[in-house]
Amino acid sequence: MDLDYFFAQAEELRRPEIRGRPVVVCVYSGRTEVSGAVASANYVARSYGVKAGMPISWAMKLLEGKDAVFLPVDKQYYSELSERVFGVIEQVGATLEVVSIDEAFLDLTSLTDGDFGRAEEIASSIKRSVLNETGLRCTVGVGPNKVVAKIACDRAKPDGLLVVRPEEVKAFLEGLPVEELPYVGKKVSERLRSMGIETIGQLAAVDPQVLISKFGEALGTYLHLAARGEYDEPVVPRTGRTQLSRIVTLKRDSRDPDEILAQLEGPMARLLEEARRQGYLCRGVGIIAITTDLKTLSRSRKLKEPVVDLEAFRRNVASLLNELLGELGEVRLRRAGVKLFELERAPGQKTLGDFVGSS
Ligand code: DGT
Ligand code: CA
Ligand code: CA
Repeated sequence: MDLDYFFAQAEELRRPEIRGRPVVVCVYSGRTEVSGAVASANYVARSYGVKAGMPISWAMKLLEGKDAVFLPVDKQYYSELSERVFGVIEQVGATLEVVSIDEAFLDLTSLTDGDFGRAEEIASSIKRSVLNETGLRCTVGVGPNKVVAKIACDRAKPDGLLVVRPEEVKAFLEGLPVEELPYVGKKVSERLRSMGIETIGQLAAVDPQVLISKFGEALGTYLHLAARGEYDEPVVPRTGRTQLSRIVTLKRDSRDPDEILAQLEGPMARLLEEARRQGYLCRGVGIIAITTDLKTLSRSRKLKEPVVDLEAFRRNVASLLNELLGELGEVRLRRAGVKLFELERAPGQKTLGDFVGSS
């Protein structure tokens, strides 16, 4: 799963008035007013040639007279959104590996028993829940391993879903340029080209020993297996999380604390259970509120003692909820959620990630 034009889409989400215009999110270096680089551009801006990494001044030239919007990055806001997206995806109940702020792998093997039709249904329900719960569009690729799934995802962008079944892998990869393989950047692809290798199909036909002698054991073996669609690295669960959260859509829009709290009972219990299973002690408790006009608000507090029982969790959530609803006046909530943060590893608890090391 990879979120579409993430930073730019996140800005569109909170400023609906800029939708349809070219949107460019920039990292301003501060040297001059326009120095810096483009971090993300929506598809309208891309249609004029704007790309991530491009100097801002260049993007401004391409978009002159096009009613474009240039905005500075707001990492804090994107991270919060990202956490919510992964929280939604986590509810699928499969192993989740978060790769970057907008990208994750999910191992559906145990949920599907290798049935790709079932995997397709789950993928499409993920797209739907991410959109319903966060307002964001994403693209999902499904394949027999991470390499194939990632390439499928890249090719299905934006707002896509592409399933590559085991028997389709060879035909799917064959004609693609070698650059489509993860880890094949400019340097590697130029060396491959100088060997007369341009497509993944051609790469798959090369003797692995030749690749190893040119690129070394690790990269050579990877190129050989990846090109054949056989590189099968496990999905490694995320570690070092900063918060856990659960959000639900309320049965009806509401501003009644008791009515809302009742619907948070399940999420609170599951969140505590998840924290316990992952070996976390949590000192931070928070609530997330999404209003009927889709504004996201949150309130949180840090406690002296970690939250260990549902009773303490509920008490804190109730008072945060009363506080927030009091401030909101007549505004009703459409969705509500709870979160735990300030996570610490309970003594003596280790996760798989601590042993294998995580990137
Ligand atoms: P996509 O996935 O092709 O629809 O577009 P993005 O914008 O989501 O691109 P992606 O998935 O490569 O990167 C996710 C976010 O990471 C992106 O919204 C902004 C940030 N990012 C990507 N490339 C750069 C870059 O070159 N510089 C900086 N500062 N941030 C970047
Ligand atoms: Ca993306
Ligand atoms: Ca990405």
